[in-house]
Amino acid sequence: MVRAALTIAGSDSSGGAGIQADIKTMSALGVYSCTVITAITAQNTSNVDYILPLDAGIIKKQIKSVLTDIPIHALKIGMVYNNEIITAIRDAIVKSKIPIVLDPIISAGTGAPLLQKEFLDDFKDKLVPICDVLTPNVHEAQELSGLTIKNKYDIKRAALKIQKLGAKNVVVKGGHFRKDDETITDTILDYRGKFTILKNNRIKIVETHGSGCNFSAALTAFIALKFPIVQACLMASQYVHNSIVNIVKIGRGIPVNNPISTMYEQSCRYNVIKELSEAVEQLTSLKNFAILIPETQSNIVYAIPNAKTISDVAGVSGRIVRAGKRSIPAGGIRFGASTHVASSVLEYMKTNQLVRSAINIKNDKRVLESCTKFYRVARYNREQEPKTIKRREGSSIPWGISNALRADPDADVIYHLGDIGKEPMIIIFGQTPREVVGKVKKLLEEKNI
Ligand code: PXL
Repeated sequence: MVRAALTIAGSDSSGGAGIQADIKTMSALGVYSCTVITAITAQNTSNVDYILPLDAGIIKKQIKSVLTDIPIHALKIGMVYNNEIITAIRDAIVKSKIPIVLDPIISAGTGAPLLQKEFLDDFKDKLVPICDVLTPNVHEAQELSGLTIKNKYDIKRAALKIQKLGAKNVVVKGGHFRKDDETITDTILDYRGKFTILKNNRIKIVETHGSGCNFSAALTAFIALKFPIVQACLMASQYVHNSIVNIVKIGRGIPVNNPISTMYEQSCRYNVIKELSEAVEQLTSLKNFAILIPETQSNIVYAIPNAKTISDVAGVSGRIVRAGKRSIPAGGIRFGASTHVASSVLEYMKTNQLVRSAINIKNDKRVLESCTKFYRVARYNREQEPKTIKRREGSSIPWGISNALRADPDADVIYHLGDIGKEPMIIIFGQTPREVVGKVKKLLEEKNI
């Protein structure tokens, strides 16, 4: 059964924090996310320009609509802004048995207050005592405890003082503390009074937008998935670490966490391997494919979207080799297995991002004639390659492909006639390996090959 979580938080028009971050993170972790909006912020990566707190009535109504219908396995509270909102949330959830993660959001990363100063005591009195986990960073821990935090002992003292306000478990996040340290230390004080210290490698960036929201949303998702709190904290911390690895500078201001990108890239890699495996099977079962395999053997490759390097392109380890009349993949399919065909695709993708697959086949007169009959064909002449490019390792193919594409940017086939020590070659391109194999199949059906 699908697990569901609820976020009660503010909308961030820049998409990096607040409700938007929560939906992305919970979804990325496989948890269905319901949302109750407390306030609408007009903000970008540099400034919060305006805040519209919503009426207590509509906040209560949203919570009621969700809770009377959907089984919620954990909820988080983010930006609450004023006393009416604090009271409305408390009234609406105080009787529920749902585990509550409270993210004590006091100000935005850009500095603007997201909880009006005069309502800090209401926050402490009304929301902290009903939460299961409170997730302050070091600044918020200072505000909530009234202590100045200078070292790790102060962090523990602050956590104990905050727990006395009524929070069952307290996680003091270490990201804002001692930014020159190589590691980040999170301090968990659990309901039994036991401290657990979590350490993670620090990524050297000055500021991030959204990491606090992503942490509390991930923690809520893991609690909804039934993980115990300390383990959920560890996993949430690892998740945020990954989303900071993939941080994006989307606007002019602070870089924004991008929690979906890791998941998206991984799912692309999975699909690429899957589709390429199917295509290799189809290709090697074609009756005559072996006759198209050149001396240097064939490879068929498939790149992930936005591929940058050869490690983003999958191919057949050891290539597809000729064994008498049969063709056989020498090894398994993996990323980085091809250099020549992969670099042809990487070069093609600079002209057309959608063309992500290719195969190299033998270049003889009849094969080339059939290509010309069915496909758009472009060529390059290796003999015309400038010496400076020839001398640079790995630059001949990009030079050739880009030259050919200048003549026809929609070429299906690019060939060259070889050079001293270089076998003539045909490369067939397509959007998917299935399309590429389809093109090969059509060539083999030609009588004169
Ligand atoms: O990161 C804290 C935060 C929470 N909620 C909203 C925000 C921000 C930060 O900007 O805008 C709506």
